[in-house]
Amino acid sequence: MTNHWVDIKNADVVLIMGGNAAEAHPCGFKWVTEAKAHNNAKLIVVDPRFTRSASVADFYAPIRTGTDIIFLGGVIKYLLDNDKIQHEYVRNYTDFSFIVREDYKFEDGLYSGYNEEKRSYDKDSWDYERGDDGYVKTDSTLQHPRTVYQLLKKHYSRYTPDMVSSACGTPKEKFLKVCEMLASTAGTDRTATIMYALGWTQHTIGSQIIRTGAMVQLLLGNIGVAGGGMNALRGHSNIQGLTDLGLMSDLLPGYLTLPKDGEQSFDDYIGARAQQPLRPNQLSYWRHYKKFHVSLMKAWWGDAATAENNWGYDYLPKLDKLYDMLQVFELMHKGQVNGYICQGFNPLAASPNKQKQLEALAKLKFLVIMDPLATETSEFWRNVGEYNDVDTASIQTEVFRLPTTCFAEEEGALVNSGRWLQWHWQGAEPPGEAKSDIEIMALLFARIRKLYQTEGGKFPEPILKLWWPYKNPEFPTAAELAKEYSGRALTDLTDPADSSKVLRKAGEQLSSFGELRDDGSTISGCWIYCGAWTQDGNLMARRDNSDPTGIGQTLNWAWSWPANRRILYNRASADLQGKPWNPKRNLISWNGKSWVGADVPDFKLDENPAAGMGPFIMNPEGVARFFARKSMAEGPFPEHYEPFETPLGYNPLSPKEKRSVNNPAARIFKDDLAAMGKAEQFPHVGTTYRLTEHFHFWTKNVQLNSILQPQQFVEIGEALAKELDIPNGSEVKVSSNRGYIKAVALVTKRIKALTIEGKTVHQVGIPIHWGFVGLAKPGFLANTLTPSVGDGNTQTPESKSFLVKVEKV
Ligand SMILES: Nc1nc2c(c(=O)[nH]1)N[C@H]1C(S)=C(S)[C@@H](COP(=O)(O)OP(=O)(O)OC[C@H]3O[C@@H](n4cnc5c(=O)[nH]c(N)nc54)[C@H](O)[C@@H]3O)O[C@H]1N2
Ligand SMILES: Nc1nc2c(c(=O)[nH]1)N[C@H]1C(S)=C(S)[C@@H](COP(=O)(O)OP(=O)(O)OC[C@H]3O[C@@H](n4cnc5c(=O)[nH]c(N)nc54)[C@H](O)[C@@H]3O)O[C@H]1N2
Ligand SMILES: [Mo]
Repeated sequence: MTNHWVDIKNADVVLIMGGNAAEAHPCGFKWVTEAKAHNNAKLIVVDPRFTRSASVADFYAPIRTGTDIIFLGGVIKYLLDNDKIQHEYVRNYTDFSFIVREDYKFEDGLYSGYNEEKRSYDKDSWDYERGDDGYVKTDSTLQHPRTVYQLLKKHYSRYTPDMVSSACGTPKEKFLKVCEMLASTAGTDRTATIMYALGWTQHTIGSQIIRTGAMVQLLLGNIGVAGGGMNALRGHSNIQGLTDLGLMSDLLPGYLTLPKDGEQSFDDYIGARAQQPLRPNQLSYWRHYKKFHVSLMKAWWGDAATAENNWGYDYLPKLDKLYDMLQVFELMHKGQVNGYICQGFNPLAASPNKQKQLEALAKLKFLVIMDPLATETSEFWRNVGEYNDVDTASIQTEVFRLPTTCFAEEEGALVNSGRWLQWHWQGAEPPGEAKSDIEIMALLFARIRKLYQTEGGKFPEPILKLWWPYKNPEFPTAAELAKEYSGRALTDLTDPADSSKVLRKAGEQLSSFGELRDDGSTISGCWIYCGAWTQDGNLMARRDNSDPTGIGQTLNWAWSWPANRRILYNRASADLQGKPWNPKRNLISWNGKSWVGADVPDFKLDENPAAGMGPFIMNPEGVARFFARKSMAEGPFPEHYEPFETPLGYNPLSPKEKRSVNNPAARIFKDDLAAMGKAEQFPHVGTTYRLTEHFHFWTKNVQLNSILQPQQFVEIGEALAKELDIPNGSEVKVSSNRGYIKAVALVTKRIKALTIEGKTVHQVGIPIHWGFVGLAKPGFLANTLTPSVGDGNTQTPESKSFLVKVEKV
């Protein structure tokens, strides 16, 4: 989230699109209710289904899955055509006036630089034009045809209300009503917030859908302000912590990135990331990358990270490719993986194309499951009839189960969607042989290191020299790890201007990442968490909920990254002179000498607004980007592409015979492409989702949840039920090109047939929660049906839009 849960109460308009917060985030959803009750806010829900969120909305609009870019692109066009944009904000705080290179092109659904064989782009032309001074050229009149503003206007000119209604299936008047409601927040006195989750991410164009939403918010001046923002509703209670700590195959903690194969030189690695400002007087905060990186390496390797080995950089693996879930299972499927350690993850149930997963797991020599429960993955070798039809005798994979504790049986911090690190305390003793994940990892590490010591091995230094300063090396405590993430001084830190002045003594905890250095004198295991545990103690454990201004800025409740800041880019809540756009929602303001207010300013306290520093300090531009330059896989402006399994077979926004039907830069492997189905055979659109009564695949082990929702069902609309003669409550078979499931048909008014490009399209709703392990009725895994294809930026699979065929059994 750019903002945080409590802040949602400040919104005038709430758009829930690509999520179902009332169902999947019932606790956080109360802040929508607060906004409605106390702020007279209007709730809009755009979803293929009339959901539990829709049932309490002021306005609901249906949409075909996977077409949100068309809808939001249409909103962009509406806002530009009707002059419903916050001019001062957009002109000063975004790249509207920046001039783009002449060789940048967009034609027939493709951007310049496409390489069809590699299915990827050479992105050189996706950049701004530079002046002789090295800075980006701009045109403040916005008349130059290659200003971002002009290119944006041209790009979305095709996204007309007629296109939206024809391709998304949203009735035109409903689409226009949503536009009007959002447009009501273009002035400085009103704000809208956008709440989204998997309905946006689980598409091959997921990241670009989110960008389109962010562009709408920028046009309306709704980023950086209270009651605004782009708010990703995260999934597991600590999934925010997972990405923060870099548990993705290409990340390091704090959104630093692992070097690629070609980046053997430390200086080149840093240079590519510590970008210089693109405009005069801008901060470009990633300029400090080296300080964060060296402090991280010092936290990992301590004294062994030296100037000679580039502060441990030489120990880091250099990636030949991404090792995301789709890649790992592809390699496993090819028989190229010996062992797999599966910690708190049930891929057979959670990942696409179950049959491929099954075949892959059967090719492993060993599989380690760290989990409190038996899961479909740990039992993949078991024949459960139709539900898991495997030849057990032929499977040689050795499975080890290491029972772990659950969150309530240990202490530590969880990071919520609003970036708050909240400490929690142990509530129960672990049962039986269960050990905490930390203890298991520490014990594994100790034994692996022992093997390296006694038997040697390739490149042993990174393992042998890992710094392990914990009191009990076999069980580091959460407190020790949290202090390490936050960071401390290794030697006395002196004032660079006066070396006799000691600013921080050796051994002391640091108070912010501003203290980090690139000379090996500081450590921080995750620079964005720096300051969570200071000399004053554990700030994550704070529980003071006082809210002096009444707008939900409880700065002494827990601790929020970065720097305890609650709303990112909060400098954008004030005008050029530093006066809040809206005094009722005052976040920070300039009092002539200093920035003061209800939040921790995103600026140095004495940064005079007259110097003209832009609010988006992480970008080298200093302003927000409509034109994403080279940061996305598929292009600088979001463009609609059909799901890989499209009910249309063509892209309504491109010439019919052209190649850009699907995302040309999506993550796909050859065999998976061959496993895609066609609408002639699979005429219905499937989408998968969750229910309040279950949490994924684990609550089917709980009796009460299993009583509430005992059995797999699928939701189909009345029109489809009538067409196929399917009575409510009867059994149906749902097939895709990868397999089939059988389930109870729930015939509902909540999913209506849509008219898409003149033809009737039926959508089928498939909740994901059942399988063949647990107390609920055994059944099929929903992911038997889903395709193995993902977003080219995040590799998130396309679980929200694929083709199926529903049949009466
Ligand atoms: N009770 C409960 N709560 C949970 C979970 C759980 O299992 N149970 N899981 C947690 C996790 S890990 C996550 S990630 C979150 C997920 O939270 P959500 O994303 O809110 O959950 P979903 O039900 O997967 O999908 C949300 C909605 O997206 C809609 N949708 C599908 N395709 C599209 C589309 O193309 N466009 C639009 N606009 N909407 C679409 C679906 O109809 C559905 O209503 O929930 C978390 N909360
Ligand atoms: N078709 C389709 N597929 C989906 C989705 C969808 O919407 N549609 N949603 C996707 C999403 S967003 C998610 S997040 C995934 C969820 O997929 P998973 O994360 O694989 O599923 P979970 O059942 O939430 O959790 C996995 C395991 O973690 C274990 N666990 C709980 N606490 C601990 C602990 O402290 N330590 C350890 N080691 N284990 C623990 C649980 O017992 C459980 O077996 O599913 C994804 N798959
Ligand atoms: Mo999730």
